[in-house]
Amino acid sequence: MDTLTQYGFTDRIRDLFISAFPPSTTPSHPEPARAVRTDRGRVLLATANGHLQVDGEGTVVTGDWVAVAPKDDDGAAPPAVVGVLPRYSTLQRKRAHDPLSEAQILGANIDLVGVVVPMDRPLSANRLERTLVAAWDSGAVPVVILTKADLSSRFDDVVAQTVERSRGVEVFTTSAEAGDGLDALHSRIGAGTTLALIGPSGAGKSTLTNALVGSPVQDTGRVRAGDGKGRHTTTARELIPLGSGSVIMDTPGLRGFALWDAEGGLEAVFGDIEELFLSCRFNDCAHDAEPGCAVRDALDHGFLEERRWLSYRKMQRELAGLHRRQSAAEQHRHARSFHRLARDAAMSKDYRNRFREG
Ligand SMILES: Nc1nc2c(ncn2[C@@H]2O[C@H](COP(=O)(O)OP(=O)(O)OP(=O)(O)O)[C@@H](O)[C@H]2O)c(=O)[nH]1
Ligand SMILES: [Mg+2]
Ligand SMILES: [Zn+2]
Repeated sequence: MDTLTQYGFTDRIRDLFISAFPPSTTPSHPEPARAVRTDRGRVLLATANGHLQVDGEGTVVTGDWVAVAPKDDDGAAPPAVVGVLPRYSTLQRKRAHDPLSEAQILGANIDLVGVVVPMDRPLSANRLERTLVAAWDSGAVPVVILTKADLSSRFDDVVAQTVERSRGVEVFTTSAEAGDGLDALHSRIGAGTTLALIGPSGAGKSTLTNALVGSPVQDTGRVRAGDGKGRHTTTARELIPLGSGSVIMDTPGLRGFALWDAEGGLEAVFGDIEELFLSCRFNDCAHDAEPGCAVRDALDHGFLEERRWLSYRKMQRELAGLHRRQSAAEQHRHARSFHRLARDAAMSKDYRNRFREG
């Protein structure tokens, strides 16, 4: 198996590549490659003939399928990325603390997003839901991966709670330490499939990766004794081949997950709530204290959990705020270009008048 196939290259990607970069007769015809890791302007690529490091222009993200070619036709210049294939999935979040509200792409061309939930600390339902929203929205299929099962004192409870919160998403229970659940997860990641692991620092993403690969390819860290928090051992997103054509993307632990344009994901995780809205008496029900509110009714009768409703509300407000800022920025740009046009028009009128007078 060549290096590219180890990194998930399939006939489907080959077809996409050929239609984007039709074969030509020039010797510098671009070759397909995959971005394994991007780091301070450098991109590590996997090609059919092994790894290759090139300068990245900031347009390539981990997981991208790219075209790489010599910079000039005689092949003297170093190889460079000359094109990026359209991404079939993009895992992204809003950059934290960024007033300009820009998206940060965590990875591209992911088939499965593994939402990693460690069993050595209390389950955070809000965090799980939020990550599932982003995972659904990426265009990939989410799976939930419970880790450190050997450290759980309330194993059955936590699994049951997680399954309930995951709303139909497949849940895998693993222990890298004891070697449990690894085969089931491994066989879920077929050849040509990329599984990205996301979750908090210290959740055991790199340990799980190593256990699946069968050798210590990734550094792993300790967790603090007090709160079980990790120390951000992994610092870059990286693709790791499992040897069978299936690929893992190990990622640095995320502190928080601010959503980016994730309405689709919100609907996937909270579809039942959005369906309730249809039964409210008023079309524009704010679900606060309106008479005939189906949400209030469901809350009062215990059909809808208050925590879950608040979790939904919070994410919905967050997205609404994001859209307001986006459209404010858009209007600002609009106004500026309008002022410029108006000014240019005024100037040319002024000029025409003077011309006429003169
Ligand atoms: N007992 C036990 N410990 C585990 C298991 N998986 C991971 N750990 C431990 O948890 C700690 C953190 O594991 P990592 O794999 O480094 O966690 P991570 O999610 O990669 O963390 P970051 O790279 O910081 O995001 C290490 O000390 C591991 O040995 C497990 O299944 N059982
Ligand atoms: Mg790690
Ligand atoms: Zn209502």
